Amino acid sequence: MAAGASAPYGAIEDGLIAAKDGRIVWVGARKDAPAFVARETVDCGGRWITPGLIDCHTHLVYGGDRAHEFELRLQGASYEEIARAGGGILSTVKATRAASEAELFTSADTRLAALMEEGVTSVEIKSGYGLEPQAELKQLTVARRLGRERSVRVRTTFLGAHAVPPEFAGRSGAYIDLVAGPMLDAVAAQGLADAVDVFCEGIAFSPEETARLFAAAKAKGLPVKIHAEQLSNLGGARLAAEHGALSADHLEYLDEAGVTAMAKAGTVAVILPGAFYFLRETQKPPIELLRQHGVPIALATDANPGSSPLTSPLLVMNMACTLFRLTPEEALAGLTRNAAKALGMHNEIGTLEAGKFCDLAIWEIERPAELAYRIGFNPLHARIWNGQ
Ligand code: DI6
Ligand code: FE
Repeated sequence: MAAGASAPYGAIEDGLIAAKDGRIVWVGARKDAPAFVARETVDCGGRWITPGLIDCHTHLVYGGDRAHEFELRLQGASYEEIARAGGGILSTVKATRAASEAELFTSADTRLAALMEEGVTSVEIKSGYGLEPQAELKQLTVARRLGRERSVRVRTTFLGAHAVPPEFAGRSGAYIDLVAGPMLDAVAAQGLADAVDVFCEGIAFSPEETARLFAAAKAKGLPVKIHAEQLSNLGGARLAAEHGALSADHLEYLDEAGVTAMAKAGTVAVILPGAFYFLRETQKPPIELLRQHGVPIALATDANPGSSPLTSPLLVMNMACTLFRLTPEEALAGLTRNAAKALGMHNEIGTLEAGKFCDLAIWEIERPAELAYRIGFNPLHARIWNGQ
């Protein structure tokens, strides 16, 4: 399948992809192909080829796990209650601060491998479980190392404003000063982040604090993203759009003003069905409004220990269709074309077009809807990254 074509999924029958030095140089129907002198030809045996999947929102690097909180929740405690009692994100912060770089690398590597086994060729990884300068830098350093040592593109996002750390309890404004000041300075000086993110929510940071951080990010030339409207509507998505955000993520409580602002700014809506499912939320993101206003919809795992311990992009596609009524075609675009936009990488990845990286997933399927249709089944035949 390729971008721009008019068939469903942009599908090309009996297609041919030519690549050189890791980039696609030609895509189309084999009958239209110019004569190539190929060093190597791979016959995919009639299988489907899609762009490699892109997981544009993950928290893959962290210490410990939260299986015990899962048990507490099954005994009646809510996610917000656990967070307010010092559990939740803060229990992962403790474990992440205590972990060595090597330990963080090993546990994240296992989760990354699970994503790659289902065709992921690019992944975004956020910090946000350190919440102090050294520990945030440690998370980002590990994320960058994953990108150097594994055959996957890694984009890193500084999420120092994920939660208020215990040292700043009740003083979120003072903590934002640290995040937007010395912490961001260090992250930018070491070139460890491609974007800046914030959790704008009653249990985290206010719109005013968010705006302060965005201004600091802009001064560093870093694009911004937001976790917004997940548990309530604080108008975070609209605020982010007004700051030219690449994406606003979660969005269950998003209203039409937010949708309009996103459409105007070209901000991508990143929908995270794993967190919706795992927290047993009932408020669904306004998919129909997003469609009506032409806001691109991306999907991601949100892989994290607290609200979405999920490392299956294929299950994300299925959940987006069953829970939110996306079509399988929208779901695939959500993990390819629109995910690339959410990372600001739409000129490099996300569709099969000449000039982009040759990142492919080759599937043992009869039709592309199977990717979203099956549950717990992985039809990946092969994964090509950077032309290899
Ligand atoms: N929203 C979420 O769903 C995750 N972070 C966020 O801002 C939850 C992170 C956690 O519970 O550890
Ligand atoms: Fe998240």
